Amino acid sequence: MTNDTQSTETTDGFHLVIDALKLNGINTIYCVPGIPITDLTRKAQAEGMRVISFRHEQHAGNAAAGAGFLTQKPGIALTVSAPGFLNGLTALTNATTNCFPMILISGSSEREIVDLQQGDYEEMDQLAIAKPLCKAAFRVLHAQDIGVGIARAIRAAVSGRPGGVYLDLPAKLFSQTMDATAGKNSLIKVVDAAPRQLPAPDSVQRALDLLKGAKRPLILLGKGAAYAQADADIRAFVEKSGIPYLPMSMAKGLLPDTHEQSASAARSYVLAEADVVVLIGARLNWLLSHGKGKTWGGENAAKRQFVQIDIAPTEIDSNVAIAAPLIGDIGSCVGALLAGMGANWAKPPAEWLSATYERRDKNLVKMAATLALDPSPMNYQSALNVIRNAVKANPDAIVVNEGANTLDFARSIVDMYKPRKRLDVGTWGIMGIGMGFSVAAAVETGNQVIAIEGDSAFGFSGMEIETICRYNLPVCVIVFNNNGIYRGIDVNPTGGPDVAPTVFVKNARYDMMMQAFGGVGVNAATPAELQAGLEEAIRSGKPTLINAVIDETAGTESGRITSLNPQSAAKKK
Ligand code: ADP
Ligand code: TPW
Ligand code: MG
Repeated sequence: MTNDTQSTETTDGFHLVIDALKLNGINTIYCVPGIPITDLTRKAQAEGMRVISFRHEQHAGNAAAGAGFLTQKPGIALTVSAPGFLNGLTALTNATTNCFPMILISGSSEREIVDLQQGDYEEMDQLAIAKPLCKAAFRVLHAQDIGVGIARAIRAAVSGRPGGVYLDLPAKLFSQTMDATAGKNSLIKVVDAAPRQLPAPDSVQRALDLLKGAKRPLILLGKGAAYAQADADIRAFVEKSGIPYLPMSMAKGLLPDTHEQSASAARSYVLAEADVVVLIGARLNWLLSHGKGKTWGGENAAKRQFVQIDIAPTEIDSNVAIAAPLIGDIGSCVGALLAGMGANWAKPPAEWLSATYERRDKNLVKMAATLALDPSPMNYQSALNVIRNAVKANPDAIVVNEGANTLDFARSIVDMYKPRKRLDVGTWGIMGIGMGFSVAAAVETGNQVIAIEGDSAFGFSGMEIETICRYNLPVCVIVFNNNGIYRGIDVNPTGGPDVAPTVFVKNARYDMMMQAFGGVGVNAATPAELQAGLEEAIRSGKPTLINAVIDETAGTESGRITSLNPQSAAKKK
């Protein structure tokens, strides 16, 4: 070729989308094929991309979100128009709520027909619907703009506070052709997609001054801290400061849960008593009782001061006054604090540390006693004790966790030892992330995945065990089968033939579902059977589902968030 801006070859919308993603280091697509994106999935696979095809778009979307959290690159979910798009939207919005970067790409109907409401196949104004439900939304009408569209989507997903981005690609775009060289030149390789954001020196000093005067300081690590991949600096900051810390559920493992400064087992005490709290990538939302009220010590709350590290300036003062905001990326902010602490940083007063750790140790002894019991049928504790030991022996395993009691008990019983090894229901407490997150964790890391699932929670994405078997992923799903939502013992007060709304088919055998797809199914009625099944799953790496039979009377209504139930709130009044 003599002229480098013209060639005799042409390219098309399909290939430009694929090339733009690959140029930006994105090599995996989570999808459900269909009009108008079937050929996009085929061609992406032909061009060497990993194309993971799901049974429902919500789970493809959750996989993309999970991939985003684990890798800091936007996970890609690809769907068909209208219904497929809507099925993916829950995941997109959930990702945005949790600050995970992902891009939902949906094929759509032709603008002319949509805008005149002429009734196209799966007609819907998807861009307008997506806009209020994600961080940013774009549509590309012309092949030569695909490069810009993908670049903008990537930047919007990962820069600043990460989130979900919608990219609308009308059917006609894919078959548009253009000169191959011009097409190549139209693509953008995004430079520094999530630039570091350095905190202002005076805000660093303000935070250090506040910390220096603290008598009962506490560090709270959130999933933003896990996402930031500043693991070494965060650990150094915690250890150098000598301050007790609490991890939010997805920040577990940033430091091993067995760390001597962990205050997890003294949570109520430290939240109520701390005088200065350093929030690192954690919001004072409902999961932290909005930073006020009884959890935070009632009267004490008025005297408490916060340092908050976050990349989003508008997060500050969202619930209570923040005395020392530190705006920037967590790596830069924690690094600046570390540098400012100097060599002779004084550890917190000994009384605070001993009061905290004595309470913690006492609670841990109590928990150990409960874990050692071996009731029949199994309860949450005796089953989770098996998983606790397995994770201890396999600290690289990724735990996925959803349910109510199954979630709450697992969060406190199963210790995590390494960063980003726990994915769960997140900010919304949403059911349905289980199999999507499991697939993403296995695909993105190759590590063993252990999905700890309430029987109800599992049902939301259960069909994806076929996906897990199809791609032969090292996922062991453990269904905590207590015959229902919270418990299996509710009765229909009318005595009519319908069972109560929270009750499922008794003694269901979820393990047999796995066998239907060629996976390994295990029915476990005792801790020993659960242990044997789990150890074999980890040893073989085979797709496995263990039906763990749990005492149907063991759970409590809503797990630990009973207080949010209108009926129990009314009872309290
Ligand atoms: P948790 O549920 O664990 O308490 P949240 O999801 O409420 O955590 O909070 C995460 C916070 O972390 C968000 O406010 C988000 O803006 C922030 N965040 C995410 N990534 C970064 C980063 N790289 N640097 C700074 N803050 C971040
Ligand atoms: C998308 C409401 C919260 S927890 C839960 C539901 C339905 C299931 C609890 O039962 P499970 O656990 O999983 O069997 P266990 O151990 O207590 O028996 N729809 C969505 N999200 C939520 N959170 C709900 C409904 C809910
Ligand atoms: Mg249940």
